[in-house]
Amino acid sequence: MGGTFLTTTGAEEMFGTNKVRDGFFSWKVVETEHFQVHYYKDGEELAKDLAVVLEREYPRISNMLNIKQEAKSPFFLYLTPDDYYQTNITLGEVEGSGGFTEFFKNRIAFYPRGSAKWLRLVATHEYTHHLTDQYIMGGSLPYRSFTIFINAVLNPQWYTEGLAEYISGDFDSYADMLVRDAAIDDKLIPFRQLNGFYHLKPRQILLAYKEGFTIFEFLVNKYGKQVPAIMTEDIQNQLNPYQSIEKATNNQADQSIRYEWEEYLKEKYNKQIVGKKEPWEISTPLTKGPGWKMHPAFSPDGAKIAYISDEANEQGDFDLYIMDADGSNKKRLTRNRLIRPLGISFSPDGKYIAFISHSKRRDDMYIIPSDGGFCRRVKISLRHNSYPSFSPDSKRIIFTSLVKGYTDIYIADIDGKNPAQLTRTKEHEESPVFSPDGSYIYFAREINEQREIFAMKADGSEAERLTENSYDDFAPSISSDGKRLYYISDRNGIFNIYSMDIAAGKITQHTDVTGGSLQVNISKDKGVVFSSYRHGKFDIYKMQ
Ligand SMILES: [Ca+2]
Ligand SMILES: [Ca+2]
Repeated sequence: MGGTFLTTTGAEEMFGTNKVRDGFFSWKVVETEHFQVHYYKDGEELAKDLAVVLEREYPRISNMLNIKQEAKSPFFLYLTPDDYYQTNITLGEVEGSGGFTEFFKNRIAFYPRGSAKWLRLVATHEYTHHLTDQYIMGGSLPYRSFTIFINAVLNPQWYTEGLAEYISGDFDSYADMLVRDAAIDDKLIPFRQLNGFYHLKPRQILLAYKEGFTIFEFLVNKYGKQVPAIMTEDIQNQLNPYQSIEKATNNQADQSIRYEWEEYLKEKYNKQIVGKKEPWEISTPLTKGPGWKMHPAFSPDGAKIAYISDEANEQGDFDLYIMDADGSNKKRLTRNRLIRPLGISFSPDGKYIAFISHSKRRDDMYIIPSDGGFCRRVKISLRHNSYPSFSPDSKRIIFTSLVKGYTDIYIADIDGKNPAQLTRTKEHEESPVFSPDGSYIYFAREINEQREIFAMKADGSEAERLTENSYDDFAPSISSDGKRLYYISDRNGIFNIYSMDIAAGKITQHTDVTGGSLQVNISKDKGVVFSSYRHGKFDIYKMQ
């Protein structure tokens, strides 16, 4: 979870004016035994869902930390990023963050992204901060003394963020991929550099959070489940976390855990990758150099590949590029468009590419001629859109949109006219694609915090589940004859490319990589392109 730096930002503001204004919204509240979830217009359903999740998680978290909550914890649930960004709950800088716990007011505020998994993880991550802050503060608001304040702010970030990640259980195959790649390359951020994350490059910050998770995982696995609770109780009294570790492990561990933890990760991941291949051993690399290259999409004739890259800044500000299918003749199609890494689509007539651009607190769909030129916005009233994909006749576009806290699949003409909603579920949906004959739509839906591939009729009826397992299955891409569906799955613990014979249901594994393969796209007869993570970056590869 990004943005929990705001724990500190909120605290600093105590020394300035700390006016609380929240006049934008008319807040109501759902109350349960331990929580108050504040919401505004259209947010009641999600607020109730969140309250259920929080009460379900409360005994586990309270038990792990050995902290009983005294007063009801206040959550403020925004419905959209733009509502959240104009929040007056805090005067801190919230732009670009996913949620924050304001230290002195001790309120928790965030917005949903449609995914129930994300909602639970961000809520429990922030709630962990809330609970431990409350503890450090002696259980009452506002702060007791300057010393306590300094302690709370100066706690190392591997501790505060690692604990929140560990308690929420926020470590999926993506996190595993980041840490594994760094561990097998001997490029982990060393323990000493995890005291504060501010000095890290943008691309290292998520890795730092996830390494923080593994520090607690290591401590708990080796020394017992009492470690988080005892450390949290002890760390409030001192500035030396190693002494808290000694106490929590009954003097079994000391400063040397810095090296033991690193060795533990290296051993674990070097064992995991035995027999696996590097992406360049099984396919042809098409990109190199700085930046992440993602979401490759073949032109219909297979001659070109469009993709997004942030090579110009290496900070996640993507632009659209196109190259020949052998990786030559790279051309940049947009400049500073702030393209979201949420899918692109080549129109079946070859003329256009669709993408999502972030501006004015909206995620809008844009269409650009595939040889470059003027970008045209798809004019619809929906503000938070993802995963655009053309219909077979290139006249319509399917996509997902976040509305009232939930995502669903929508369709509209490419000029934005005739919009229609195709799914109405609380579950998160993503990456819809048409079958080549236009009769079906394939997509991924989140169920029990993992994704499954579904098919439905083009009008949204008769949704049918094509995968059924406890692993993450997503990013469908369909062959031009409509018979074979390529997708990504972490069924062996690592994101790899699989395909399914739709009629027979038979599944074939196509890659078995050390890092992780994401975002696969299949051409008519020019093979498969995908984006794969290794050496700290995504590059694009092609496979026959
Ligand atoms: Ca839905
Ligand atoms: Ca699954």
